[in-house]
Amino acid sequence: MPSDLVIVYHRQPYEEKEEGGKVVLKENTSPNGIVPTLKSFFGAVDHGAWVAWKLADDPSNPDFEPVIEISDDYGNYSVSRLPLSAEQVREFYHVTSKEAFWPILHSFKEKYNYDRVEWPNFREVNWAFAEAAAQEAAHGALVWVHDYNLWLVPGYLRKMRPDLRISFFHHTPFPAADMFNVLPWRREIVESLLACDDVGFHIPRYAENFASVVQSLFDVKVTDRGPVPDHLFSEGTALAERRVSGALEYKGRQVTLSVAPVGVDVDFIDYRAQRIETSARVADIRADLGDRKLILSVGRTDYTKGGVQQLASFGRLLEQNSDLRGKVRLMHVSVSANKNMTVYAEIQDEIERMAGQINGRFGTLDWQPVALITRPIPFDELVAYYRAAHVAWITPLADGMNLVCKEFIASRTDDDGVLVLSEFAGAAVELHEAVITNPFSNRSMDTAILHALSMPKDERQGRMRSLRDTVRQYDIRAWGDMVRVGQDMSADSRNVTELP
Ligand code: GDG
Repeated sequence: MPSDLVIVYHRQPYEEKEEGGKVVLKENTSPNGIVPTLKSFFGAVDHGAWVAWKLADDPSNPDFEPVIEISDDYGNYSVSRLPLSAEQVREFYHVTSKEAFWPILHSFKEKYNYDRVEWPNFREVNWAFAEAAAQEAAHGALVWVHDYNLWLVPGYLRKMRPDLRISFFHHTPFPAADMFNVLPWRREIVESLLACDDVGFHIPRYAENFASVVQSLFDVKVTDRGPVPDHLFSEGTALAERRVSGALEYKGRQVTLSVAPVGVDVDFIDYRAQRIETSARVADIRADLGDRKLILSVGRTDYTKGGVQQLASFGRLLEQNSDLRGKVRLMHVSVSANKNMTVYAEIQDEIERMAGQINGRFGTLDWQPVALITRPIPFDELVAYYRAAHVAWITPLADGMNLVCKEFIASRTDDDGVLVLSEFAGAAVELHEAVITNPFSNRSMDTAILHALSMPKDERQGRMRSLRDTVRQYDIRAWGDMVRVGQDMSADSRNVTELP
């Protein structure tokens, strides 16, 4: 059935589990991510479609259903599952996307490796996504493509179906031209993005970087959108931008640039945080801590998330402040999503080595300074830790947005707790009352955590109330509204790409 809205996202919108010998579809175990929000858009159309890949070692298997129909609380939609072999996934996702694109997007030139990239494979997989989207889309439908691993989809789709409206959203940072242009496929990628009606980013800096990359490669006309509104401007921080471009004109077509910082589902987290079971768990964690302060750090294992720099800072903290020994505990949650990649295995080893070293050097019979968690914690348990922590220490070296810090704030129904946040997380332009730190500077890292640990209650509460107002105002629904109209920071109706 033709769909008015087609979402193209590499992950399927549910998880497949085996029950009693049969494969059943289950809601994603992380109910707070963007998947439910994306699905909620299907409520606005008669029929929607979702295109994702599915690992299928034998695509000719007669039991394999390439398209399945779903009717649930979100609406009526089909899911096209592109059967990719393990080899295709490895080349398209782990090699091209993670070894070549990811380091450049996060400005880690030294981690960039394109020797193993099979570019024809990347084109092929993107072509398959575009074909599946073209097949599902009704005349004039909106196709909404997500993230860098699908960069070539808009260009292919525009050729297949000139009638469609195409939007693209980047969940990662978008780097400056000096960095992005390291990619040898830069012209092909950018030309594909210029086939969109709208290209979206979390914050003004990434949109500006994109505009400068485009200008370095093509003859385009750029329209200024004007000054960045106060809620997206944090004076003096690394990612702050004063003005932002609104649109590009290329070969007679207009491409809108949207800025829409993704938020979290505040009502959902609020509900989880206030449950009786959560409160009981928080009391247990606090009782276990006694008079010690809990510093919480959560993130996927990735060199971009700054785990190594953080553990080094914690080691220095204990070395230089003997009064803190026995008085603080760092809970470092570092879960690896790509265990089969050497670069992630190495970083995990390094984190384990450093945590072990700190525990060996400072630990006593009744105090272990670092609790390192490498397996995913159930979300309710995570919320209990968010609530029990004295400080959330979130210091990525580069991060498109960072949802963990927003989840921490949304969990603090007690208006307490301190957020120490890297100025290189997109969230830093919005979360003005966090203690902002520079993870590339030892001094900045060390003083920020000391400041957080000694902050008086009045100040903590004042900052947290303000952070909570921001996170509530710009929650996941607000993001939905912003991207919904392909528009972002103002009520200005220029270049609006309306969703049906
Ligand atoms: C990309 C961009 C951007 C983590 N450990 C556990 C757990 N998590 C959950 C968190 C959070 C999510 O994982 C991580 O989200 P982030 O936003 O921090 O980071 P990425 O995965 O890198 O996401 C990022 C995002 O896209 C959205 O556009 O913000 O910048 O890189 O939701 O809660 N969840 C559970 N247990 C864990 O141990 N249940």
